Amino acid sequence: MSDPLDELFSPRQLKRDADTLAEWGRDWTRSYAVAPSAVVFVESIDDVVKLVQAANQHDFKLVPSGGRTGLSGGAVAGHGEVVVSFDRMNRILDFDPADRLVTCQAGVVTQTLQEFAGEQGLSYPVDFASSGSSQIGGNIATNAGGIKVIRYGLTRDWVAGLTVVTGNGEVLRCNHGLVKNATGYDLRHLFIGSEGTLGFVVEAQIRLAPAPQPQQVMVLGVPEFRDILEVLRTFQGALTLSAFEFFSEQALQKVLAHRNLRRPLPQPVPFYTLLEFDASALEAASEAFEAVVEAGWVVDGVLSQSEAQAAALWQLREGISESIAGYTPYKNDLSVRISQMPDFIETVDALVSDSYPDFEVCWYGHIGDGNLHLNILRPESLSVDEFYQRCHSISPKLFAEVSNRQGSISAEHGVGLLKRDFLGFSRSPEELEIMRGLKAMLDPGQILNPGKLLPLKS
Ligand code: 2HG
Ligand code: ZN
Repeated sequence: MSDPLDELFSPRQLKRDADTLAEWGRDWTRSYAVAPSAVVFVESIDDVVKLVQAANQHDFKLVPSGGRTGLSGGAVAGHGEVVVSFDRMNRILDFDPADRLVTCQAGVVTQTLQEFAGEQGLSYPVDFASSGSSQIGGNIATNAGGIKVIRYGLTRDWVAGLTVVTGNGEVLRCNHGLVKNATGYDLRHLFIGSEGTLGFVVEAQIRLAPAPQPQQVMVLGVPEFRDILEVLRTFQGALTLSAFEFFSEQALQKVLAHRNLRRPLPQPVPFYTLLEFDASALEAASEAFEAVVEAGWVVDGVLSQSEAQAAALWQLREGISESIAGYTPYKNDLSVRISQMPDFIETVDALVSDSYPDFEVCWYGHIGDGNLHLNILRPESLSVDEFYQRCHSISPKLFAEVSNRQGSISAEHGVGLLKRDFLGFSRSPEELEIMRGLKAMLDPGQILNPGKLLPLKS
């Protein structure tokens, strides 16, 4: 019997060679087996509809694939699924200056959208280290956050309209770019962050922001972890921050070893914060700097003197993830409310030192949003499986601390496979039941990204 895919797609769109399967069958994670049966490079909404209908009819499963920069295994195809790549749906379809709305296909790369916005004298302010390869559809499917959330919010906040293909093969067009629309359930937000389990994002209307003023970057040395929050409070009381990031000396050492960069300060300090703000707020920032030094929270600091220096300082923070990738780190992406942060940091710090005395730990993240990235590095002596098992066995203790504070076990990286079995630490049984009900309604054949996000029923 011939394969239905061969009838629907030409060899130009349908690939089954080993290299393509290996490359498009995974995201940035490296700890899951990858075994898709085919990759289809869709070129239109109709292609996606055809594929979904065929999957329902012939009972095969689909895994959506964007820029493949995910960190939770949400785009891994490990069980013979067909990968649906949006690489060729990469056109900007329309721009309306009066509405400041740009209509994009799902495969538009984030940086392309940012550059397009710049050409219109506007900006797309959601930004992260993977902007050069991540795609807008994937960003929406995971409600991606990044480095400017403190000022500009998450991907969700910029999606004014959304077109999705559900697991039933229906095309839904949600919200149509409206600012005000009080006509009941906003289905757009149901799909944002659903990780391709309810529908595939095929097009989006994205709202653009005014172009930012010139920015200035400051890196400060903070000896004590808990004082980072005092520094945040002081600066936030004095000016509007565009970013407030932090990283540990341990994390800095990894970037310096990996890239040709200079230390930000002459002497190592246990922690660093990176702040970005409008250059026009420099005076207020300088006063805040004096105040944090006087209080003893900060021992030294550097202010960017040029755009090139600002970019080099940003690399110290944005380059961390890539520079530790070779350690196949075990990633935690946690958030609690800022008010809970001091006590949370202290508890997690103690737990980590107790649980992983023989592992190297890198702290960094978007602490201004209450979001910590806690990466445990694999010692060479352990296989990836052994290492992950050990880390997994500690996770319940760590997540219980998150849960006690009503925090999130995945602040911005999504659930995918990595956090699926721990979702109950952040979502109640009632919520999980409603989520399952939504899945059953929008994807009754369970063909969309199976095994992701929702914990399997025991
Ligand atoms: C970042 O903030 C990314 O650099 C990656 O979200 C975080 O590597 C990580 O854990
Ligand atoms: Zn991050």
